Amino acid sequence: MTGVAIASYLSEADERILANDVLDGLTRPFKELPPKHFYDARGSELFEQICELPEYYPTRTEAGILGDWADEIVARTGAGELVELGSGTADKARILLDAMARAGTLRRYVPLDVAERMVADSARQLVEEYDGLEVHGVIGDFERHLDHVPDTDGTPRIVALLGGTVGNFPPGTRRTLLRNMGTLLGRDDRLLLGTDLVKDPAVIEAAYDDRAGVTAEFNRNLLHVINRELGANFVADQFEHVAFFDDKHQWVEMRLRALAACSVEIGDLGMTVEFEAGEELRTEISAKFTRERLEADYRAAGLALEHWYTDEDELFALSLAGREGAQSPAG
Ligand code: AVJ
Repeated sequence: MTGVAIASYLSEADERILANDVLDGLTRPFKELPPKHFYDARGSELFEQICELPEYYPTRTEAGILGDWADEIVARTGAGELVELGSGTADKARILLDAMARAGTLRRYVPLDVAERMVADSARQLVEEYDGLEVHGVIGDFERHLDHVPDTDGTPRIVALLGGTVGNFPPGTRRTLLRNMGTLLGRDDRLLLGTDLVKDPAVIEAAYDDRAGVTAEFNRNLLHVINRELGANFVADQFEHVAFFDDKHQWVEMRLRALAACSVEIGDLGMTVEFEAGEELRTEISAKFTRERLEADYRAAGLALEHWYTDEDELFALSLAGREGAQSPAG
């Protein structure tokens, strides 16, 4: 008897999501695609390389904050279960699972990710590493499959969305996502959210336009995904990587700029998309937060910020939030 259960909720209908996003996003006057399609095998590998870049501070800063505060977070919440949305390789989860193991509360890890292989591999490793741990993997998209997260047995849980991923959603969608995450929380459960913070735009822009060109490759990989999945003929190196901080929206944007006018066939959709020379396609926004702005998002989602953890340079923050009106577990 092993402690691993994995259930997949992805279906053929989900393959149409890319098609719909492409159809919708490339027929607008200002072309745009959602960032979730970056993460095929190659894109996930490039993202892991980004996390190691000298310019890309979020991953290591968040890991440092988690390392410093995981015991405190576990003591405060009494958590014995971790639900992690977009769990990936589960590197950050380990820091929290270690703290739960030290506290003697650890029972279950519930990773939710579209990448079945990553969830299955990490589940197998984790049950070996942690005595008595149960892993219940959910293969799905956290925008649509949160209702497949199992109920707790009453053990307090932490529902985590780390890495600053919440910043990849525009404000309205972000609040809807936070509200939906709130439905997974009972009175004793808490949300743990990683958010990148507003800072010198030059620091942010360097993090999204590294000297080695890994982020540029990651950005262009989206075009390879569309070529492969939808029979399109983008010439990826005819598009240049653009990243800039938009001060008004307080987010960094990534775009792909057509170096020359071109027309792209999207075979599976029977559609041709025209790009003018210099025309830009927006591929990602990554919002940078202040504590005040995040508090407003929480309030709009029926949640309340309870604790704020940051690094000494205030580059990145982790926050604990509960459902509005829930008692603080520490009393
Ligand atoms: C960690 C997924 C939130 O917005 O910083 C990294 C993805 N994009 N470099 C982010 C990303 C460009 C990233 N997330």
